[in-house]
Amino acid sequence: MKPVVQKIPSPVTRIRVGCPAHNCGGRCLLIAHVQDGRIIRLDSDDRPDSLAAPQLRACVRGRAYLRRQYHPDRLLTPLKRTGSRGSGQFQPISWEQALDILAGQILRVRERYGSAALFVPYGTGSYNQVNGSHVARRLMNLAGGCLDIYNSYSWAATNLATPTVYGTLVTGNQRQDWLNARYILMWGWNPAEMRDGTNSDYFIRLARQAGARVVCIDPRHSLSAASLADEWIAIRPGTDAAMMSAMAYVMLTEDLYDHEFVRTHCQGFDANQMPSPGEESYSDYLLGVRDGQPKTPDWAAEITGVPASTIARIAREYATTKPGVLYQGYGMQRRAYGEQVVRAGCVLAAMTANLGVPGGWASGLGLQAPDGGTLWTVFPTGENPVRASIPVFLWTEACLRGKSMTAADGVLGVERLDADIKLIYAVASNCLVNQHADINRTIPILQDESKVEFIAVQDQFMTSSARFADLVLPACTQFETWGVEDGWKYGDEVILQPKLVEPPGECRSDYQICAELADRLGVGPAFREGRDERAWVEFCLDEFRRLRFPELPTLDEFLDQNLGAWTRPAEKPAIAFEDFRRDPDAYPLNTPSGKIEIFSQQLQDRGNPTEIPPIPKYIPEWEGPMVTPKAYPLQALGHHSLHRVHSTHDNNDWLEEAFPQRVFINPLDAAVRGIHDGELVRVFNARGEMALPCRLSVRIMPGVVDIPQGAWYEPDENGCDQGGCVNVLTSARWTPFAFGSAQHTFNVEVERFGAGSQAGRAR
Ligand SMILES: Nc1nc2c(c(=O)[nH]1)N[C@H]1C(S)=C(S)[C@@H](COP(=O)(O)OP(=O)(O)OC[C@H]3O[C@@H](n4cnc5c(=O)[nH]c(N)nc54)[C@H](O)[C@@H]3O)O[C@H]1N2
Ligand SMILES: Nc1nc2c(c(=O)[nH]1)N[C@H]1C(S)=C(S)[C@@H](COP(=O)(O)OP(=O)(O)OC[C@H]3O[C@@H](n4cnc5c(=O)[nH]c(N)nc54)[C@H](O)[C@@H]3O)O[C@H]1N2
Ligand code: SF4
Ligand SMILES: [Mo]
Repeated sequence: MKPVVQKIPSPVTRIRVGCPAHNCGGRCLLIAHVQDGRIIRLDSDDRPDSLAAPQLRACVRGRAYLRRQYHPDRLLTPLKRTGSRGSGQFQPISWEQALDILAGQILRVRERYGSAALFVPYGTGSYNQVNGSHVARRLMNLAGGCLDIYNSYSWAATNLATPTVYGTLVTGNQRQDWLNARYILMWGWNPAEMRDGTNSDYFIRLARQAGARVVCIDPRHSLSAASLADEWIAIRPGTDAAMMSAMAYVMLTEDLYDHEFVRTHCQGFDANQMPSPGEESYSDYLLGVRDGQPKTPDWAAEITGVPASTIARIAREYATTKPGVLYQGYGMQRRAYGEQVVRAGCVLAAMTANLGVPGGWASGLGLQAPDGGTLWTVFPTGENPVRASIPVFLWTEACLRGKSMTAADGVLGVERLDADIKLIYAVASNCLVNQHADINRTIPILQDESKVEFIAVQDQFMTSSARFADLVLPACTQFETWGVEDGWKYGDEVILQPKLVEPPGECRSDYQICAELADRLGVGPAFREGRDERAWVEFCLDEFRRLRFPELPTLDEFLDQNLGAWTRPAEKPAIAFEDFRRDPDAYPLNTPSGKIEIFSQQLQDRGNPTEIPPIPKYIPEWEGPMVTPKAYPLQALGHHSLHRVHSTHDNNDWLEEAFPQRVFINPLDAAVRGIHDGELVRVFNARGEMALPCRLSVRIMPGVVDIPQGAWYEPDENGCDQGGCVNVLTSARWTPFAFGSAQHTFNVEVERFGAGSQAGRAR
């Protein structure tokens, strides 16, 4: 008999590792099971759990990560364009050739047009400290500079509007404090689906268990409305500032606001508190003294679709069930007049004196007390010799008419840009096409080689942005290189990402690619400072330790003990504005008046009271059912879904199976269009069109449709998108004050496709 040869399986090593730090809203811990140089399984956090230092439990995307990690479509070699831009025709080239080409183009463009013609766009694919777009920014800065960017696609309006009220972005308590709240308004906030700091949904659940009443205000019956709230209020998109104004009206006329707090801590509430006499106070606005329109619940009901009695009841509940949290999501400020809704929410918190106290919440951006929470980048990006900076969302303007852009376009640092963008080096970004608004406007800009002369995209997949590149560089995933990270927005943790496996093909890490470019640009030693990636991780750990966490373990301790993550427990949650509340004269705010500015002279001085009023107002959006009722009667939005991190994971088959890309439409809207559940529909407006299966659901309010953002743009030969990318429909118009994305403000029509049509997302 032949002897049975039994292969002894190789040992499996279980390594705690941070989930690849995309811009997913969370920062979680995974356990990678590694065998024979391959990750064979991912589990989540197994460490002890407590309220002060909760586990960092992974979401469905982290758990499904291996489908992305070992995807057959990973880019494996550098690629050079052979066909026309956007044709998708490329040929493989060597790294030597690729790096020479890119370095040569950087030098050529700098020589011909100046450093401000070089551009590293917004790109959030890697928030890891040692890899991602900020590493390319370091390269550019050390090698002579590039046009800078400020603000984000995420929360441009709230980023600039919050300080106009409070003089700071640190308006949030540590989240453990939500357990002290008796009332929680989740306003356009969906943490059960869009991660907003790992565990935010968990803390809300605990707060509710502790007795808080939770109300969710959203055009969609979101997963948060379903799983975290006692009540869902459906509101027409873009009208929240009207409901907030009416709530303030109820509080004013029913005497439910905190007179004393408003008198001692605020500016601009009524005629007694105006910095410049004769201006319209907030009370004037609410009572309609100047415009003749009192902001009554009836007035707001007409605009918002929320019954007047509900608006009045929520006003009374929020004003009397104290302390209370009014938490604003970012979706409703990624809209036409996003600044207004942010300021109006802050004013409600101020009128009810719900700040500076346990269980309260000041609204606004809500970075975490006492110090703003996470540190974003501790990896040094260097000083940029170019002083000019543009709002991130206006990069297409800088391609088209950079040299005419001034402060009127949000330009900072210089009076006028001295160059158009001529070279783009996009790292960890799908914002050239997929994630920027109005794709059919962007594409001709990218195709025109007389405008941007050279485009390089560094990614893991052939994204829609990469298709428009002249050079595509294949990057490692986070499991294939070293990294370290702190929280996304909240939390007091540091998460390690040790290298677990070798990259496939010829993939290289962002750091390595940039370092080799630095060699070619003559700044290699300055870029490296003698460190490899592991040594940069040590450097970042030292920075975290120096700046925030003196007790932070060393890299050796992390590795020896397989820690994965380290958390500083929040035993006594910090409360924002505690000192100011106690003594506003001794601890004034960082606003011009030192008070909470319901009226802002800064805004008044912008000289555009219609679009940038000094007190928060409801301003009808530039696109909406009242403006374009006939051709495109449905309001649309594209929420952040469980399927993806923006466009990342769109090609993850497990996630597509769990959350197939569809347009969500109310059965009433479907019925008048003869549309049945599951059938293929055409969604369109003047900017573009797509073919997508539809989902009939009463969980979206009538008059509104939802196309979850981030699906990959896949046009057919007629330009009709088959992938369900919402940005073929969105508008590139920006918000007036912050120059921010208003990508949620757009209208569409939906119709049946011809019977038997084969179009549409096939996955
Ligand atoms: N799963 C997942 N989570 C993520 C991300 C992701 O891609 N996927 N991305 C992360 C990033 S970078 C960011 S910036 C954040 C974004 O976080 P948000 O901007 O807050 O997310 P959205 O899904 O756009 O909007 C949140 C909710 O607001 C609702 N909404 C939209 N318009 C309005 C409106 O006018 N009024 C009201 N009341 N509600 C409205 C939407 O239906 C949605 O339920 O999410 C983070 N978390
Ligand atoms: N219509 C609409 N559009 C939106 C939004 C919306 O709500 N509605 N949301 C906006 C918001 S809030 C944001 S933040 C932006 C996000 O837009 P982006 O910052 O472009 O984010 P992603 O689409 O995830 O693209 C990141 C890319 O990085 C790649 N990547 C991942 N890891 C790495 C890495 O380590 N190295 C490299 N080189 N590449 C890597 C991924 O494959 C992916 O292609 O989208 C915005 N666009
Ligand atoms: S929330 Fe982000 S970090 Fe956490 S598991 Fe999901 S994708 Fe990973
Ligand atoms: Mo974002």
